[in-house]
Amino acid sequence: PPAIGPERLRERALRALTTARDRTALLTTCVDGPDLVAQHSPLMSPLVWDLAHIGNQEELWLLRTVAGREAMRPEIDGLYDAFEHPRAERPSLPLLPPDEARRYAAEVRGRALDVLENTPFEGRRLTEAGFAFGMIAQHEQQHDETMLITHQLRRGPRALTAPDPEPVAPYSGPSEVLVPGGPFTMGTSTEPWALDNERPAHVRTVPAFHIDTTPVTNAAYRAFIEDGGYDEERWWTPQGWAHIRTHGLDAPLYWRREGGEWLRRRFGVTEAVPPDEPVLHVSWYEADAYARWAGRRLPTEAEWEKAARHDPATGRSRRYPWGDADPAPEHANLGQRHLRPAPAGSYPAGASPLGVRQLIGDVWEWTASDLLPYPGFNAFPYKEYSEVFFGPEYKVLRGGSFAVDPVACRGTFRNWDYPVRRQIFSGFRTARDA
Ligand code: AVJ
Ligand code: FE
Repeated sequence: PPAIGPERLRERALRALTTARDRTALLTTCVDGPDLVAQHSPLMSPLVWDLAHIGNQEELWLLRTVAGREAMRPEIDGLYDAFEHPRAERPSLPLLPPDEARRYAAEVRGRALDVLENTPFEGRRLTEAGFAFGMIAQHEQQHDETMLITHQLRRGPRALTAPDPEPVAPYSGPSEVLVPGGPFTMGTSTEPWALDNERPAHVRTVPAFHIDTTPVTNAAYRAFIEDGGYDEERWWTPQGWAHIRTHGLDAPLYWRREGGEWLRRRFGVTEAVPPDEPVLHVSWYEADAYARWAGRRLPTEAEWEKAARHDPATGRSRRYPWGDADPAPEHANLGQRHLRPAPAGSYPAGASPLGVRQLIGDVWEWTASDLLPYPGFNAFPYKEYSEVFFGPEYKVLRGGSFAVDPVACRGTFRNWDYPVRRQIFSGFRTARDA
């Protein structure tokens, strides 16, 4: 990746690391000790695991790899290696208790800031260090989103609060946009903090297609439910049908019908399902079935990125739908400013050149595509970030949710998960051939 200068690096890295640690502190102090060590779902780690894992990865990449320091506590590395212990077995490990985990992460951070402040990075070392600091800030933010998912799964009274997004008039513009056919540039070779799977930039030719202007709303999804969508095999892939039948699924996660009304539990509070909000907590199977019911389909990953980045006027791919400027609050619902997606049609200032809205922020959007490497992919700095996940088992999600920090969100950013997963902040939009 290309370099940024030492001063900008120090400034950007310090800001990104500090923002991440403030959020980590909030997520690990808003509940008390027993809630930090408990496992709230077998799908997730105890919060105290994420906390020490954040510190351990930072030690590994910033202290040992960048600065060449000795391991601080080599005996704990195995405990916090995500590949050594699956999430379900993490609560039974001899994990550092909350106070020790906090102290360890803080000690690593103190030393990492010393490295950042006092190492005269130059040339190749600057490039590598710059990337490592960016990667670690993103890594912490990714685990902050993971911890927010754990908070949503947790039973019990509300622990987190945030203001709701600004109300907006119901969206009344066109429901879909035509994206012209032809080549566009997908991925990036120039974004300094882009991760390995977003690289390199390469040309893709995508035939013309239509894509929804906004994510699919709760009201639209509810029409699918009430039309018997979960009872009709024809809308589902065979695997999706088997999955919903085996597990008795008939609505998004956290939804519950009471009388004629749909309620949902959201961070310790039960509320009526808001009709204009993008639907949240659906699996790929549910998104795919909805799309078929609607006479449409999920966009491919290339279609999604073309809708988000291609500027038909110049032929260039932008960093974000609104242009090359870093995300600001008027562009997108990011960074856990709110604890929910904003109503469909929000953030007109964040629209793409063709007028597609909310591609960045609000909800992760399932795409039709499996997670595969781009042509010319090179794994770095470690194969376990993305290479080991390539293949047909994982579906790609794009765009980021309200729980994603701007540092970990770009027009090129790729997320992935199993098609059954829905504890993540996942929604979708649909497309069709032109
Ligand atoms: C890219 C979100 C799928 O959380 O499993 C965190 C990110 N990788 N630590 C995940 C990640 C290593 C990863 N996702
Ligand atoms: Fe991790």
